[in-house]
Amino acid sequence: MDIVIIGLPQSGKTTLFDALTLGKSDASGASGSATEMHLGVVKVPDPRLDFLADIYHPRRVVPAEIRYSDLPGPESMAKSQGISGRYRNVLQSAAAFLVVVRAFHSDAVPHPDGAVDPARDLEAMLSELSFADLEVLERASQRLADQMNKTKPAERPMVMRHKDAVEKARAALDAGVPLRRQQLTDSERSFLLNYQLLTDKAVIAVLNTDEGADPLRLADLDIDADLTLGIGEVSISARVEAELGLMEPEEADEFRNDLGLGESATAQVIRASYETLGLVSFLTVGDDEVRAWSVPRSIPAVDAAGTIHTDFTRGFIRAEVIAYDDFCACGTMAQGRKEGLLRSEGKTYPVKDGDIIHFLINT
Ligand SMILES: Nc1nc2c(ncn2[C@@H]2O[C@H](COP(=O)(O)OP(=O)(O)OP(=O)(O)O)[C@@H](O)[C@H]2O)c(=O)[nH]1
Ligand SMILES: [Mg+2]
Repeated sequence: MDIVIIGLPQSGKTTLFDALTLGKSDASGASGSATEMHLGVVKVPDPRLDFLADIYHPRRVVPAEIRYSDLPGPESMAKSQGISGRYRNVLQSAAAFLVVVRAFHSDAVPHPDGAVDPARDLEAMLSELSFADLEVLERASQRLADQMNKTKPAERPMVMRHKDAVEKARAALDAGVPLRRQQLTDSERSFLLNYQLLTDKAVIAVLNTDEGADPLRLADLDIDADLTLGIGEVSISARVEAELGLMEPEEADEFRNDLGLGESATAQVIRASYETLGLVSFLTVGDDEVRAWSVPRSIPAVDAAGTIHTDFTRGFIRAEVIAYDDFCACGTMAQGRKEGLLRSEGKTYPVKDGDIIHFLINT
């Protein structure tokens, strides 16, 4: 899963990236350079994997992964430049955006707009995303209108439907509704998928507060409630978290306790990301591998199989499923089967968080 960190210049993006990736990842080229993109891979901590590994002693344990990208400030979102530039493809490939919003005060770091104002900055960032999409949709609409004139009559209805979908989305976006909240038919959605629109992505606001400050909530901000509908949120001090990220885990935990801090930034951001994206993890076990897979909540079993291997979709026979907690209570699959907790499920079974699944595939 790709998550891209965006935010106004000097809001703390790279500091957050460091907090999320240092010491816990194969982060390639942790920060340092202000002009390059940083990419870091973080393994999603999951104690269930550790428990299962103790039972199966697999050759490898594979947690789910999140890839974080940190875009250089001037390129990421500076108002004058818009976001159509060099990193557009990175933005388009994201599953979600972490929008870093400055709420910290520092004489050493002047705010580009003068005063610190998280509501204003968040609104500016959300508008940037909308503007970028509006531009794309306007151009698409124009192009489709031209195409209509050149198209054979038989193919016109298709182009027309495409154009209608684009215009409907554009009008709704113009009225302030991001793609992810628009009521669209499946066919309209499939036309719009081509454009990889930025307001279709999940957004998690990271409110970057002063160290020691009380957590800040979106609800505390003077911002139109409609604008933040469906947006995830995390309140942290990126700087403190980045410093803790450099320590040994035990030492960091001690500091955390002393400072009265809760979960680490990594844990909070991962939780908010899964919640906002509506993701759950199912697990696969065996002598070879114990592994976690992130999928949308309630995805049909056949599609969950497809995330392991595309061939699994075609060859799907059935899924043997036991809930993680049931497995822990039973101790073995055989006991789970005896107690009727290991069930056989069909293609449409909605996958739940913590399901341990064995897919039977016709190869
Ligand atoms: N006091 C304080 N300073 C912070 C915090 N987070 C970041 N800073 C400082 O703010 C400055 C900018 O932080 P960066 O993380 O580089 O911000 P950025 O958004 O990556 O900046 P650009 O990439 O240039 O847009 C640095 O001097 C940081 O030390 C924070 O939580 N508290
Ligand atoms: Mg930066």
